[in-house]
Amino acid sequence: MGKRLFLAAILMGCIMGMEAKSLKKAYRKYFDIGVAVNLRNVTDEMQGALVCQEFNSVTAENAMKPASTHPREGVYTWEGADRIANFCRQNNIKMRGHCLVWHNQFCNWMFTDNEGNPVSKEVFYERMREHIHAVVNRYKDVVYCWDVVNEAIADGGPNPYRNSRLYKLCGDEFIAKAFQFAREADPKALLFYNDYNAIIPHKRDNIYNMVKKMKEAGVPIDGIGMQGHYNVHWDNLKEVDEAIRKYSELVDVIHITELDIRANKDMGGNLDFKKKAEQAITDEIKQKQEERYVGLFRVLRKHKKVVKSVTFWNLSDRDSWLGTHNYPLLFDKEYQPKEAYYKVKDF
Ligand code: 9MR
Repeated sequence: MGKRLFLAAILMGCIMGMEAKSLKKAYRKYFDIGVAVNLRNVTDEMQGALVCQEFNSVTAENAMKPASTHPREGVYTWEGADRIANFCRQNNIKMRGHCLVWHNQFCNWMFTDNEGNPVSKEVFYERMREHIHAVVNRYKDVVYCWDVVNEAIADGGPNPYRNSRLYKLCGDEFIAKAFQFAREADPKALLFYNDYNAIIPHKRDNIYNMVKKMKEAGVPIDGIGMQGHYNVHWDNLKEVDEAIRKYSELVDVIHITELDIRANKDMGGNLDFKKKAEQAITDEIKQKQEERYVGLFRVLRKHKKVVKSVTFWNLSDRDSWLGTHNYPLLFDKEYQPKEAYYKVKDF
């Protein structure tokens, strides 16, 4: 479909209250199709229409994170998160909440008192609890699940846990506390542990063991979020299949929470990705990306009993945290569907 026609179809669909066949429609018997959004995506008319047309789940890319909503003790800044939540309320789109506790973009003030001295873990937990209750309560009408703890497992090394400030103060107990506080705040929300490289056997097993141990101790973990920051060079379908199979021994719900397939060779959630490095997107890369997306969705469809949601991490290549040169999504930098979009949709 030509560019003008595609955009006209979206607008017509919104005006008439009907939709051209879209990703969310194509997958309605399988799982939700989500997208991580920034503020532009929900304020720009065309981008907002694209979100409404294609997706039935939204995650705030940054706006609900602790550093965004709670920069100082006693100070909440809700504006960005409210705008995204209101967009979802108005358009009847459910939200995945992201995220309550993470070593990055966190409330670092929680670790010290007014004089800059480290606080005890009891004081830290009191602050963390207040934060979790405030955020979860504010959005509980529209957010149906939360990434409660993000990326607490290490990429390698003898200790399975990431040696973060959280871990240094509390050991792995902060994970249990975060889930308990989230459950208290909203007993109905589904609570997720979310991580990247969750298909790599060593890290996968450490995630598995951690979730197993927590669940055996009564920690309310409902689901596992496999982020899914992959690259076009890695044929990883066996790893994806095996990770889903393994995690589903522990949980009834798995979400793919942050999907993109980049053109660079690196992968994961916090690696050196050379965002600005120019590179030509050759036909070979395009074709590989199509194959990866098609193959991945085939595996995900096979696991539809447990995979309940698949979220793309950003709307278009222009919005991607990886930069346009990584060409990672189904919509290009002009918000036009790529060939991969049609291949994923028309399976
Ligand atoms: O996409 C987010 C980017 O805009 C932020 O600068 C970055 C900060 O670390 O976080 C990105 O989102 C991350 C997500 O919250 C957790 N998993 C990894 C994602 C990509 O880094």
